[in-house]
Amino acid sequence: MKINVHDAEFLTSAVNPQGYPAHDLPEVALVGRSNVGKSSLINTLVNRRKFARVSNQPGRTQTLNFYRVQNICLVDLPGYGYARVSAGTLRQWQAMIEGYLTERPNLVGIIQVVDVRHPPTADDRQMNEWLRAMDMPYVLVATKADKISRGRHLQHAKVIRETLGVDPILFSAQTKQGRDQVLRLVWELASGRLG
Ligand SMILES: Nc1nc2c(ncn2[C@@H]2O[C@H](COP(=O)(O)OP(=O)(O)O)[C@@H](O)[C@H]2O)c(=O)[nH]1
Ligand SMILES: [Mg+2]
Repeated sequence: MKINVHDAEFLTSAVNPQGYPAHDLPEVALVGRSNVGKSSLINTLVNRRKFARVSNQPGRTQTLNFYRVQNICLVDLPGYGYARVSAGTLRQWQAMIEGYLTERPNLVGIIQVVDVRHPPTADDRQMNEWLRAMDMPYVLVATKADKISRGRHLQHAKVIRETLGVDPILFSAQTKQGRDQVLRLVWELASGRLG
């Protein structure tokens, strides 16, 4: 397989199904806590710094953002688990995420992103249980691996595996560790070879 990451473009942002792009491309969506590194992961995959918008302010991505990479569409979903928002905003986000995950025919797989430094949160566990219940093909990526010493990688991966039941791929947007593996898995998800 070979994904030509140079053939990549931002397609559109959406807050509801009317805004989703009308296309036949298979979509692989990124889910994870706000600020965990979803947008940075997309940038790493396509080798660009400012392709997907990265923010220092947690909770800023309030839209679904669609990016085409050759014949695959990556969907950057709004992050969950951001505490400092009103109940109304929280409901709105949940509706946006759930609406997409349950009703989008193009969706073929998920990349669940967690922070390698911390045990998965209740939100991470809930999302993971949902993916399993839906029989949704997914891969688990533990990002920010550059923030812990190499000697602790295995130990942290073990905590994540014990909580979520699968081995995470260790990833870093900084060092690009795991980049090729994640790119290959994106392609496998998109071509229905996983799950
Ligand atoms: N050191 C380090 N920082 C990262 C990594 N991934 C993301 N970040 C930083 O974490 C913050 C949030 O990243 P972002 O991609 O916007 O998270 P998102 O909200 O999940 O899309 C930004 O300041 C990024 O620079 C990583 O692998 N290593
Ligand atoms: Mg983001």
